[in-house]
Amino acid sequence: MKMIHVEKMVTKIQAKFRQKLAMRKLEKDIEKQKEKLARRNMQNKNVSNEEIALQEFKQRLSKKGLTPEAFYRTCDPEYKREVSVDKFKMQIGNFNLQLSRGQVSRLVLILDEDMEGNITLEEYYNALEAYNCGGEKHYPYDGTDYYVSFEHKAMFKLLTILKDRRMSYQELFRSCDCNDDKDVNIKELETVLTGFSAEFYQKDTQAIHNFFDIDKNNSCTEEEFMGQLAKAERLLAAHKARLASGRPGTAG
Ligand SMILES: [Ca+2]
Ligand SMILES: [Ca+2]
Ligand SMILES: [Ca+2]
Repeated sequence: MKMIHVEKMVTKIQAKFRQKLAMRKLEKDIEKQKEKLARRNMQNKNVSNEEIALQEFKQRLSKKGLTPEAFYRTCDPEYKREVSVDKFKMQIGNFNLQLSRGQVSRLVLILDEDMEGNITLEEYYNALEAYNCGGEKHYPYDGTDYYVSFEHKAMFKLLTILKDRRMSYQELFRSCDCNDDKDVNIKELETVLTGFSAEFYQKDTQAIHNFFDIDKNNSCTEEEFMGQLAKAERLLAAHKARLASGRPGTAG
């Protein structure tokens, strides 16, 4: 009689245990489906693969209570402002971020822009800013008091090239707008900018496009284009004046 009672108890416990396991599996599946859905939503919204990869990285880190910037600090405790790709990958493993090998390779491709095998702080911040994946305010790391955002740096680069080539803003807009729909999308911009100079990486194009696209509809009208180029010109003038004042101790 007693034996039967014990057996029943054991069966009950086993059933409960299986239930728990099944629940946990279900929860994991749901989590995976959610991630898949988020990825698909981003793809539908014309979000680039680079942005998706960085967003995923940021999400995994936030689950561990880290911003992307804090993660870099853990890779670079001595503040050398440079982390080898191997160290970066190792740290992703140490934090158990659960990123696939493909995801990690994509991240490295984006972050180590010049493919020299290390990720400088500048490369890292530039990528975070270009794809809107930063988690902290960025401060100057080159000894100056004034931080020029990556978006502004990319615009300054564009203005300088246009000036060198004596190309007007209208000409630039027309050469970008291949399909003549009076709108410039990121692909159109990329084709022209990468044709200009090897200095234009994908990140620059992304940042420039973000700067132009005020209403964030993933496309730039001629009005946005001209207005923002004029704004960039004012910013560049202020930047040059700051540099010329030659007082590194004064904040901008
Ligand atoms: Ca590099
Ligand atoms: Ca177009
Ligand atoms: Ca727009």
